[in-house]
Amino acid sequence: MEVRVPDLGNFKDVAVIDVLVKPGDSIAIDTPLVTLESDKAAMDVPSTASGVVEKVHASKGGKVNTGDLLATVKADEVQREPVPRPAASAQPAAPQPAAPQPAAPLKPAAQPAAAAPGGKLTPRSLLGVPTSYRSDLAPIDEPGFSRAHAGPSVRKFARELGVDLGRVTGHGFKDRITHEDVKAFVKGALAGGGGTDTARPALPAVPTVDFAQFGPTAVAPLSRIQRISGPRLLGSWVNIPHVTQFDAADITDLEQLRAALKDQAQAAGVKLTPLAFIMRACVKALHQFPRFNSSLDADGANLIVRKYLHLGFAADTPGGLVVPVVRDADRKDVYELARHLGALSEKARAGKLAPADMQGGCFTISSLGGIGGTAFTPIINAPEVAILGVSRSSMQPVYRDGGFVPRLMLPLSLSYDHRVIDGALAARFTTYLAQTLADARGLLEAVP
Ligand code: CAO
Repeated sequence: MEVRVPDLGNFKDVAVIDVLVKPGDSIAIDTPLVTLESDKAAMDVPSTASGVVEKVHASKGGKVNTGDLLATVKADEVQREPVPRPAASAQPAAPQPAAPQPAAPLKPAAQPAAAAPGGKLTPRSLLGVPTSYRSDLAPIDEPGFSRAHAGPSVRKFARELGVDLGRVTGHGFKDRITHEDVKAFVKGALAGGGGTDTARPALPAVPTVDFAQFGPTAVAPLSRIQRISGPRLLGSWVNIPHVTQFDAADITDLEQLRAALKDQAQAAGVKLTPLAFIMRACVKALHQFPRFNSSLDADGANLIVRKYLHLGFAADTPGGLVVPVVRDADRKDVYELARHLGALSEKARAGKLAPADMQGGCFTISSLGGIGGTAFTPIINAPEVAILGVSRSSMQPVYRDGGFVPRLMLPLSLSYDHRVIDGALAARFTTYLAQTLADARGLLEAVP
């Protein structure tokens, strides 16, 4: 089956600016084959056959006229005779369809989403946003724009919106940039806010699937806490370059000491769990490495280094994950830390935490040790710059003094913001932390 250039009206020697298929491609009816551009109009030429492309007769940069052979297709079926349509209805001088009209009208190369009453596309009509959004977009880089894989109507659309196509990821046929991609890019830039440097492509959307087509389903709403924390977790995950440093601390002596002190502490109303000791060790490590107790300022050009130390800890509650904060953790000994931990955990599980109980954290500990697991990669509680994950301790054979000895090892997973903390510093931090945890008596010292 031969697919030919449709009637181009008065247009002669029209430039082929893109060839969109190659031999061996499976195509459907209306799959764009080439993009043509005259000085007045532009259009994608859709296939009139479905099947497999055997040969492409047009070449990028070449010229074509009505009736020229574009492609030979091993066709499944033959459809209607083609009639060209301009790429965008906003182009007044586009070539007009030749009479008679085809039974099924051809689609423009890509259909704009909306048009203002006068037919002129506007950013507001397309995106439902004020035109001032342009300040959120970086200026167009012309070479990048011209190299972008996009048809003329999309190019025109991007120009109208001030979008640099070189920065847009295409999700169309063969990764071509579509109108939807351009719109998503603008929305992403708006969501990012800030100046031109912050403009970035929107994340590709996760596909929406109708699961019911595969089997029975039920809808279970997220908890209120999950609905609040979800966007915050996502914000941290996509905005912060996370790296996780793993290590293990020998807590054999620490656990022996804790076991010896536990009952006495319990009698005084304090549950002396491993987390209280881990908190005390973190306080020491944060004093040693103050960069971990900092946050980037709004411009990302300076660090705000805190002179106070409030420690957050993740608590698993029936309503979802919350992060209560132990205030002035550096002024509390291990018993005081344990007391506050216990009280805040109870409050969290009862759903009685006040907003102030969860504010002002400098560094967070997420302990899954009571549950299980060997390691994980916690998400930083932004705008903090690091979080310590703790997994379940277990007896391990440790090579020491020429032989293996059984030691109780505690897995540590430190996720950190790589913009603020270098890998070497993170490794020093976990090494120091492991040494501090191994020195059980040191953790019991009174706090000045
Ligand atoms: N290894 C082995 N056992 C551990 C341990 C570890 N690392 N950490 C705690 N345990 C033990 C404790 O010793 C305790 O045992 P005993 O009762 O025999 O002494 C048991 O596990 C339960 O401890 P706990 O949970 O009551 O107390 P905690 O201070 O260790 O933890 C809290 C408190 C609030 C952190 C915890 O209950 C919790 O909610 N953890 C989940 C945190 C979470 O969900 N993190 C994920 C966030 S990211 O999605």
